Amino acid sequence: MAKTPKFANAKVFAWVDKWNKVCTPDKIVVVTGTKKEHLAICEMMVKNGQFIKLDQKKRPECYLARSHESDVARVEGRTFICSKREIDAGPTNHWMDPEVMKKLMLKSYKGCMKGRTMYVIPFAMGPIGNPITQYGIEITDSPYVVVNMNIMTRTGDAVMKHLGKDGDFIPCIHSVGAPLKKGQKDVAWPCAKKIEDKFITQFPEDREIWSFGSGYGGNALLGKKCFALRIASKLAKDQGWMAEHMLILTLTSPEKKQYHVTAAFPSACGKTNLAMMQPKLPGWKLQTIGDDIAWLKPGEDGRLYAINPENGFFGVAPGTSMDSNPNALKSCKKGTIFTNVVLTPDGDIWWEDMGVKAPKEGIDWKGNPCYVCADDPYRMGPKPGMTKKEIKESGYVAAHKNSRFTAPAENCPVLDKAGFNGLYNKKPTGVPIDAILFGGRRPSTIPLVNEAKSWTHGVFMGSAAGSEVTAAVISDQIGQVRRDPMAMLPFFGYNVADYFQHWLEMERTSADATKLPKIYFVNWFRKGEDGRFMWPGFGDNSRVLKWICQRIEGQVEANETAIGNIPFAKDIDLTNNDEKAKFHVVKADLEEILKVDVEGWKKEIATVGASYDEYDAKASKDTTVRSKTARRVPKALRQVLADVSAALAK
Ligand code: OXD
Ligand code: MN
Repeated sequence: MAKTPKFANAKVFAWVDKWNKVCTPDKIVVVTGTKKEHLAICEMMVKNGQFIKLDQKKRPECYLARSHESDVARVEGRTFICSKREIDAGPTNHWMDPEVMKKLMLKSYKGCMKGRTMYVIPFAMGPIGNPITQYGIEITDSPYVVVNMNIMTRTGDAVMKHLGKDGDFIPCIHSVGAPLKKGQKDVAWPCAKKIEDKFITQFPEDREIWSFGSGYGGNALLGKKCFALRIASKLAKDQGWMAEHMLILTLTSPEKKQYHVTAAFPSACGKTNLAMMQPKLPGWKLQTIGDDIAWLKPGEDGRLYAINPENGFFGVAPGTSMDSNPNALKSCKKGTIFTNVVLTPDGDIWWEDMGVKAPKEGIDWKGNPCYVCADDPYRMGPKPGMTKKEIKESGYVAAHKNSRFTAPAENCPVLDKAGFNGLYNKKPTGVPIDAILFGGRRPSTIPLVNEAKSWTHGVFMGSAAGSEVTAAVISDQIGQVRRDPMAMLPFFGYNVADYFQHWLEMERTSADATKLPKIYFVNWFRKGEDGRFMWPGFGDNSRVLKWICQRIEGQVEANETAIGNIPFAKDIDLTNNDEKAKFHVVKADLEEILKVDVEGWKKEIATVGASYDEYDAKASKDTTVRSKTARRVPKALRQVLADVSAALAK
């Protein structure tokens, strides 16, 4: 066993000492957060066969990792909220008694770091010193996690210094769950191979995170989903703020007026693309503050102020192209870690729908050779000379569908530096939010944009959000629509009904509820009967954002329908709509996606009602819930459901 190092902060010492005794690593390294240290760890991983160094001229300080085939996405089925009472985890979470879970997991952790180094990562979620920022200590035996955390969060000495002797933090423990025997050679991606040996566990009452068996993304980079969403959502509820699965952007109009917008879309539904979008509308400028998580706190003036707690982008690679998101591609130019993409013979990377011709040959995400397709230079297949049809039918992809880039936010050419640093008018308040967008991939029914009639109606819209399941999660339901309230389904740290109530409370407790953001539901993914997309998305989304800004300013009327306020087609600015361009607005489609599909909506409302009933059914069964209304979907939301339903029946 290694000797526990000294720490000025007694709670840090106790956390490290406890896990040193349980996990028995060979060595302990406290991460200082310097670039030299970061690169030294990357180089050590190259030597150990865990990283491939990319061509340093093309991609300075960039590396490629390939994960084990069992470890490619978040494992929702193995993610637990361990509150003392099951009802506090609520109907959407997997629950286990915290003491039972801790006992069980302690067995797995026993000796799990033998032959490995235990890294201690002090990290900040948010700019160090900002009043909204929170801190964490992640213990891990994965150098991959260390270097990804270095990009995704602010790590090292500065955090430790900020914590001082008695600064508080969220303690996190992570192990890949693959101890090494004496002399045993390590594998490229150590992890627990069996899904049932993986645990991603949150203890919201103890405010601790325990993760075991996976090395991938949200399962292992504990600052992200586990802390910044699951634990933070519980902290936020207790303390009167909000932790949300939302991008944050700054939009500047041609008149130089600034707007700040957040948007909650489920995983792999284009948050990164919207956060970095290049507006098609002349004179409009968009800047990025965050692409995945927002922490919003009510200000004394009644507005909600937001920071991005992260420091980098953990973006989905396939589909990211110079067309879809040039700023994301530029963000990956240096200091980036790629996971599960294709390696090209010249030491660069490639993925499907990158908009770049495939190399003649490459190495796919599983480490096998892959070859350019015979009749499509933008595809690769597992054998030479395969046709596009053959590749499609085989289901083969050369880069995994959930392959990722971990890129430093500072690389982003359109980063709003002040907002990213938590500043507004030079004060560390975060930025005031003007509009909140909800959305998802919905091929039918849901219009291009729909404005809530009130805060409560907006909360209803969020609660009713749904989307096609994407490859960001290991699931047998990929492609099916599932309800994903506020895009938080996998990330609630507590009971979903209480979470809805908390959203409603934000209005009741606001210093001036008229200053709360306006709420919208957007859908860039409507499809025609022939399967084509009816809205181009990407830069054309600026047309929708402009309409939203005009609504905020009271400059434009809306069609006040049963489901909300929808634009008149004439009010969507089509300047610069080049009908010959690859992506452009088709006017007939625009008319169509601004209509209320009454029959579709009746079904939609019925499914939303069914999801509420499902949530409530669990509370009804729980004998610890005494009151008939407690822990149920708030009446105010049931009322909106009834109102919309009645209006549709007219
Ligand atoms: C993510 C996710 O990685 O939502 O951001 O899965
Ligand atoms: Mn996400």
